[in-house]
Amino acid sequence: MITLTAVRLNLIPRGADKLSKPFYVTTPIYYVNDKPHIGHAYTTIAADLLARFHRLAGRESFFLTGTDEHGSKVAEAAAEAGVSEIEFCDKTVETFKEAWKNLEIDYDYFIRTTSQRHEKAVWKILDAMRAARLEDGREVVYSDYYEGLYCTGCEKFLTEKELVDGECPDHRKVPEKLREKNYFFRLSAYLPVLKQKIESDELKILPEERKREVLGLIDQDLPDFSLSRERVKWGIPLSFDDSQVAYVWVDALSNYISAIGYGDDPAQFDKWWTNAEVVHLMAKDILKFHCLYWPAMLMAAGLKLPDTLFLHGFFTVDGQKMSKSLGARIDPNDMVAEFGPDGTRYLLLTQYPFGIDGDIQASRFISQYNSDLANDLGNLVSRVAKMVMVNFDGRLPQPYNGLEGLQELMEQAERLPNAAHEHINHFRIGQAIGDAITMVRAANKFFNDRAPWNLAREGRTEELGGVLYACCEILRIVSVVLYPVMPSKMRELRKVLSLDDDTLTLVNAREFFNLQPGAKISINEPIFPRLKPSKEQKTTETEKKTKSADNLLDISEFARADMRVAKVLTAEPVEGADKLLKLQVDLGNHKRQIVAGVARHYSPEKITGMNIIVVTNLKPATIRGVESNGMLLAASKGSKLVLLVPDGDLPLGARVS
Ligand code: ME8
Repeated sequence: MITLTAVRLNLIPRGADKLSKPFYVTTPIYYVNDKPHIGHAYTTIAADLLARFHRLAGRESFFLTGTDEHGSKVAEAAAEAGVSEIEFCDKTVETFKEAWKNLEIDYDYFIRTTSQRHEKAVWKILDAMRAARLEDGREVVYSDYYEGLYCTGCEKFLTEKELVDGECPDHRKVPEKLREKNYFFRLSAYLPVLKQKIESDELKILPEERKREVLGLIDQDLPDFSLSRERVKWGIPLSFDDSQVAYVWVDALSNYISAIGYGDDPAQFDKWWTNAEVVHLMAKDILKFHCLYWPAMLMAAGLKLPDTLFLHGFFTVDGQKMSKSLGARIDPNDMVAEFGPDGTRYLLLTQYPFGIDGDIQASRFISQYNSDLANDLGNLVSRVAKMVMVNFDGRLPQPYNGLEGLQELMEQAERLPNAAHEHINHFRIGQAIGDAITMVRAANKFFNDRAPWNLAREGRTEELGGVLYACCEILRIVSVVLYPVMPSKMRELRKVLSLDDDTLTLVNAREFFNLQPGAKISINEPIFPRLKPSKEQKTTETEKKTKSADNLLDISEFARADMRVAKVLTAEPVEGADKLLKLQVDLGNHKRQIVAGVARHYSPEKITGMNIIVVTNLKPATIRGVESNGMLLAASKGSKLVLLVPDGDLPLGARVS
């Protein structure tokens, strides 16, 4: 008995006390002067998934998102559009709401920083910080002058170190030198205690790499920061000095508490802040503000700190940064048009593990959708449901225990919900999804191995029924685990199994043999119709958009160029053309003639004998009456030109890629 209790105690997962608290998850509030792209969508889908998953597990959850509507950038954008700031915000907020609706994002509250509710909370936290005193009696908030290099694009002062060629690296603009009166927050006084809280994980920063980054920042002795701005007009005026507006980050960060009643609803605030597990999601671009400024502000105001700050991966698209002014971007609405809300949610969440940066290539989406969703999951649903319809009149047959491989499959299925829950508690979103897809693949393998079509032909009805029952059970369990990822499609799947939302709980998913034999099983359309593979439909809509913006090649286009190592055997000038040389080159298995415009940079003597790189699959051309079969690779700038050469010995004809 004693041993059992001890074992049981050991089984209680670390942090279990947290799990019994309500769960509060937030996304950053997005700038209204941008349109939603897949980076914003990623955070928002992830937050939606976490809230839904915790709800499945029976936990009360609150999911907040919203928009950041103040600051000079918004004012500039409104002026450009010829409307007032608030008109501009009212309009662009809708693009976010619309995108979230299209993605079936089920937030509990949408906070706008231009709302009165928010303004009230900002005044309250500023007052609380102003009233705060350090142990030595100094004020936390003080007035001083600030001079610095301000990038209106970033809405922040930049340090010299952050500039590239004197410009903001993100906006490619020279920042302005500004000096103004500000109220300052004595961040320096909070750094030692923050360091201790972060090191001890009392304030958890995940992943580990980001925690180290924050600790590294603390060691650099960050300066105090301004709480207010004089120059910015579009903001929340300070209640104690109307020459100033609240600094946009102080304004923005406060959304996390204004939305749950800090300024106007103490009971709600206690429930979702003081007594909840609080998780902020974001990417590393806003690490300093969230991991240092925000907790310091909260400490000064006498408020609890968030429990976890999770900084998920930062994406590039086809190798380029996504931003309003530069680079490629993928519009989540385009993805929804192509893959549906569920397909889009699935694809975005599975590109990279949750905390890892990566490059997104739209060209990969179709094949992944087809492989994971159409082939593995969709196909399992269709083939199982159809066999029940054909062989059992659309009624779920009885389970049958003696099937080879069934025991292992059942054990895997019974482990899945708890394992997924554990992954989600640790933000391992990709693993939770990956486990469910692995389960689907195992069920497909079981189905194939048991060859139910043979069982049907041979009249082995009990065994046939057992295979189909087991697969339906697995689909039921998967429909729960993947529901937070693909809510509509998993509801569709549950409809095939005649299940309603009453049994859509993690507890329910934990037991095998839950489906009642005799239940109606029916399917009309595949739940994930196969999409045309990219080979046939060479560019997808999503790809086209990314490309037209920047004229990007995809890898397959680039790979069509056949480039080879070649040796120049002879070279001679082309009559009447002082730029051209006629070359005979050896490509290992054959020789050919190329006319190249390199005569001003390479003499015939110099180029003869060189190993060079030749594009071999160009259409032949006639240049100044001389036939040319290929092109040399060279790099040039201004009047300089150099040939690209292989760095090391390679056989002639070696492929360059
Ligand atoms: O920073 N990859 O708003 P924002 C992954 N208003 N996630 C990305 C991303 C990318 N390339 N780009 C953006 C702001 N995101 C402030 C926040 S909060 C108090 C104020 C996501 O519109 C990611 O969550 O620039 C990132 O942190 C956020 O959008 C930045 O959104």
